[in-house]
Amino acid sequence: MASRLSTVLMFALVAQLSVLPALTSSKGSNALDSKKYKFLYFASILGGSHYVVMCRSGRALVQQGHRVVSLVGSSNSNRSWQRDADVFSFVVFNSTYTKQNRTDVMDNVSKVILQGHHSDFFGPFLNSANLSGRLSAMDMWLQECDDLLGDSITMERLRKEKFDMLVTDDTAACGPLLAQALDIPFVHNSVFFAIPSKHGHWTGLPIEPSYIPARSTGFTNKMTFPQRVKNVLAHYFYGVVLFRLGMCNFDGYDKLKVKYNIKPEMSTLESYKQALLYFLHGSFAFEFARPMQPNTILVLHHPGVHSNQTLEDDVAQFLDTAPSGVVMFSMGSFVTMMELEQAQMFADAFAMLPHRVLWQSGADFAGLRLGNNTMVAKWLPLTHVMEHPNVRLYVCQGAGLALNEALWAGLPIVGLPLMEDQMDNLVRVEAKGVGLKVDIATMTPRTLSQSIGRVMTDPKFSENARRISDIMRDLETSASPVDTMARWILHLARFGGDHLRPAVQDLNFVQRNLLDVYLFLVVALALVTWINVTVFCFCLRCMCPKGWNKNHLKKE
Ligand SMILES: *[C@@H]1O[C@H](CO)[C@@H](O)[C@H](O)[C@H]1NC(C)=O
Ligand SMILES: *[C@@H]1O[C@H](CO)[C@@H](O)[C@H](O)[C@H]1NC(C)=O
Ligand SMILES: *[C@@H]1O[C@H](CO)[C@@H](O)[C@H](O)[C@H]1NC(C)=O
Ligand SMILES: *[C@@H]1O[C@H](CO)[C@@H](O)[C@H](O)[C@H]1NC(C)=O
Ligand SMILES: *[C@@H]1O[C@H](CO)[C@@H](O)[C@H](O)[C@H]1NC(C)=O
Ligand SMILES: *[C@@H]1O[C@H](CO)[C@@H](O)[C@H](O)[C@H]1NC(C)=O
Ligand SMILES: CC(=O)N[C@H]1CO[C@H](CO)[C@@H](O)[C@@H]1O
Repeated sequence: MASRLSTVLMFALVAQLSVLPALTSSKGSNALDSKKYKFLYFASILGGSHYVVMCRSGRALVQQGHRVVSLVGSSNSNRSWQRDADVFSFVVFNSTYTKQNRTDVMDNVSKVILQGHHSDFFGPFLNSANLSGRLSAMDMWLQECDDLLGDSITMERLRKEKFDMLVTDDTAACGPLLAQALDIPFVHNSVFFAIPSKHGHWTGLPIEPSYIPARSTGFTNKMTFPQRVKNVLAHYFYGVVLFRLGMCNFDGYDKLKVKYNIKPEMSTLESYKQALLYFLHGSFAFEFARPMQPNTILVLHHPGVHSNQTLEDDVAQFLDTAPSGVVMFSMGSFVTMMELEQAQMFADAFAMLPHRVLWQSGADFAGLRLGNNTMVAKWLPLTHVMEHPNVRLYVCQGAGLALNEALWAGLPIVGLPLMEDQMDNLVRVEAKGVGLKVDIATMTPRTLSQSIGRVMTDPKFSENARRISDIMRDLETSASPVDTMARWILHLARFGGDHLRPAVQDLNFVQRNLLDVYLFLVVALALVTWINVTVFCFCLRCMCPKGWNKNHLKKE
């Protein structure tokens, strides 16, 4: 009995740690288990890694006999989604943008963000100023949302399917609108860990500025008094002012709600908060410890489960025959191009190194002069390369997905933050001693090669990275992140999400921050003080004889 109890306790503990409900353990759930559900997957407006990581869980659901339909736009390259053609059904909506238009937009976004400064404190201001008009990714997402909601044939087809749930990416605000238009619940997937100025609002995560740094401040979880003052100011600045700008400017989406009569009385921000559950990406091996909500689930898309890729012969030989180690360089799938001048700066930095450099880039560099230690590859199975014993460092832009993959492989990092969460990720890289941050706007070939050289030669960095890797692996309680996601999605399909959704989601900014309560208390305190003082003065005047003050003063 005691051992039974301890087993149960252990199980409860494990379930707590993994935050995984025991879905199949209770009697009477067989009927629930055997029911098959229909899911709609939608992350194609963002595309790239956002689409790929989200769709992995769909594969697991299909294997269990459920139906998954993936909604893609005509501007998405076929290559990105047709690799799932064996498991998913697809619905393609007509976009205003052609495939070439989408490529142009991403090329131009790359050009702007590669100039740096977009991960600075005022970066989001610059972002919205520079990335506007026909070449703006945000405008493209909004237009494609308009295209989709206005495409009555596609919408009718989707309604007829009677989906049980929408699984969508949180970066563009189209998901909640689509769910409301189809009148189905939805789950949000994020490729980020909790960004205070975003997920704090969207998921109701508690953000205490005493130890949770606001984005792009450069602060860690341990702040001095002046830093805490700045952090509080930044917290309200981002929470109130900046939250309405950049990717959190929902005005266009609010207009779409009116245009297509999709619950126009509920704002897009309120619609976001209707998500049943949020998948955030990351692990506390690398994040600063902080509280989460019951409906925010950490999923680490670690490469352990999907490295079924083989290396090209020339790449394999380049890696195998590198006695002094290899530096891996990739700026991720969002950076689709780089000006030759900047590429040359990287090439010159790499040429100064005594190590080999493997550079992954989809861009064409006609006329680039490479050092004899450097190899450029159009495409690489990155996670596979990271596991190669001769690869000893990862140089990247610091996006969460790439960083976590590198840390899983135990690689130290040199990061050049470009936007969004990347600055904050690299603050943690430095705080945890697993690498260095380099400013892309001011770097020279010499400063970059010096930073790389330092991280390659000082064993402290790789020791720390190895330790993070070990903790990361040990924290993973399910065999695969894909299964974790699939199980949670099924849990919601069976039971809904009300039991997990914190009531903070129904409070507005003033209520949530108790500003009304504090205002009331201050006014009440002021009133009580005023009444006391008035009564005291009144009594004083009554008790003292008339003219006492004057006579008293005259005597003085
Ligand atoms: C891409 O997919 C669309 C829709 O299925 C199809 O019409 C088109 O011919 C495909 N293009 C290529 C290059 O395969
Ligand atoms: C998309 O556009 C093509 C060509 O304009 C048209 O034939 C097709 O019916 C459209 N599809 C939808 C779903 O509206
Ligand atoms: C797409 O590209 C075509 C051809 O370059 C151009 O005429 C059109 O304006 C572009 N559309 C958008 C939405 O950028
Ligand atoms: C970005 O905006 C800043 C200030 O508005 C401007 O100085 C800079 O030239 C812009 N960069 C690009 C690439 O448009
Ligand atoms: C791994 O790759 C092989 C060959 O490409 C393929 O046959 C197999 O199905 C793949 N396995 C998984 C789990 O994707
Ligand atoms: C590569 O270049 C360096 C200096 O640029 C030179 O010292 C070295 O001999 C070269 N190695 C080969 C194999 O050509
Ligand atoms: C403003 C800007 O950079 N525009 C560029 C967008 O991308 C296309 C194609 O790469 C270029 O031709 C434009 O000059």
